[in-house]
Amino acid sequence: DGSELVEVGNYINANYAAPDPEMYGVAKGRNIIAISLESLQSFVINEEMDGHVITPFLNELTKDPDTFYFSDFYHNTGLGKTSDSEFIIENSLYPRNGSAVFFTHSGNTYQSMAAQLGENGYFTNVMHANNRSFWNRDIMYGALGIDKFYDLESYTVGEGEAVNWGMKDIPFIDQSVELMKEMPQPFYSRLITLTNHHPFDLDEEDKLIPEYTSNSNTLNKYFQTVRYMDQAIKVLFEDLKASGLYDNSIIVMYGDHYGISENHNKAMGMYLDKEITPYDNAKLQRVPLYIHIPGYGKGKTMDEVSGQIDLKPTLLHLMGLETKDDMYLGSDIFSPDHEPFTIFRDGRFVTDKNVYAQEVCYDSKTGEETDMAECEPFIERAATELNYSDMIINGDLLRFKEEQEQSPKLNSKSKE
Ligand code: GP9
Ligand code: MN
Repeated sequence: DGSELVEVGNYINANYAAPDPEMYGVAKGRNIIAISLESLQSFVINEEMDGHVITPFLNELTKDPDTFYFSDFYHNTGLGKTSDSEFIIENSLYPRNGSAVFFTHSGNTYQSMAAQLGENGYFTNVMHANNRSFWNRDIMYGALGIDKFYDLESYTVGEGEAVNWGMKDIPFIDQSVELMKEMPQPFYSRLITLTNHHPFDLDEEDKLIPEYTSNSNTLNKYFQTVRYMDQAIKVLFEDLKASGLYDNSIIVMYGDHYGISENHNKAMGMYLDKEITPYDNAKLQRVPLYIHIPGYGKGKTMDEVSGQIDLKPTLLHLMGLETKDDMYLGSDIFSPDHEPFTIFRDGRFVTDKNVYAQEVCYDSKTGEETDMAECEPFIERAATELNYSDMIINGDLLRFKEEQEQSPKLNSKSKE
């Protein structure tokens, strides 16, 4: 039955963060171009490696008046990596622990961002130059209500245009913008980049900065592929401007998950010039988030603690779409009621005051161990929230929600 839905629904209603009226609808009716930045972590942004700027374009964008840059934004992914980030962004739910939800629950009912945009006249699609069944995307995208998947077959991979896992990001971006020109508007396109993926291989001509020098080949090459990705994003902006699509779009870019695992702590410690503690490992789960609204002019860097889980309500509100009656666990980052609190899939979490990792409570600013009492209320909250997310997914609870919507008398919220 739907009794679990009532319990989870009560929690969700109690945590609803109403949109900031100043931000609500500022991008209404525009195309949404969302870019999944493969393996991009925030530690490279506005930094150098041996005197080389790593992300020149993305650095400039952090200072751009049309851009909100989120400097304390975290991924919430688990083993499902890119597919988990997709799941989180579409649903504002946590992925599953120990398995990829794209494989295990592709038959569920969801209330995805794509489906909601679709109901509001958007043509919704994902663009990714890989085989369509990778991560079970072809099946899951159906459940998520995505109208079209531009997979590898939509692209022409010319000589020298593939490296590492497949098509290089720059030709992928070029061809994606060509495809966008033909789409009915408004559209919601989610582009998934690929070049900055382990093992971070590049052709010589795409190496724009040298390698780092440490005991980790992975970290050494990472800086180069990140630099290449930065170039690809620059090309994206140029292409969008040249196509005429730019002014009537909003561009959202986020890192999907970490690229450098804890196995490389020694090399990372050398780069950051410190010994990497569980506190640092948690902080290294920061991924960049950019919300770029051409012509907006009032953008800034936001240091609010937030995560991928918050993206769906944040974007829907920017588009002027209500989320009050939806079931989701994040909250609009621009809302005055947004809590500076984000939960990792493995139970770690970050607040504005603390980082909780390996059962130790740290001061979020200094990284010093601090009184467990500071973390305690959030330990409970984190467990509850992850559990509610699991209940929604494992019990396929949103199918009851859909039944309620079809017979509104059963909807308790309509009695409020
Ligand atoms: C594959 C790409 C990379 O299509 O999304 O997947 P990842 O290994 O990062 O999950
Ligand atoms: Mn990925």
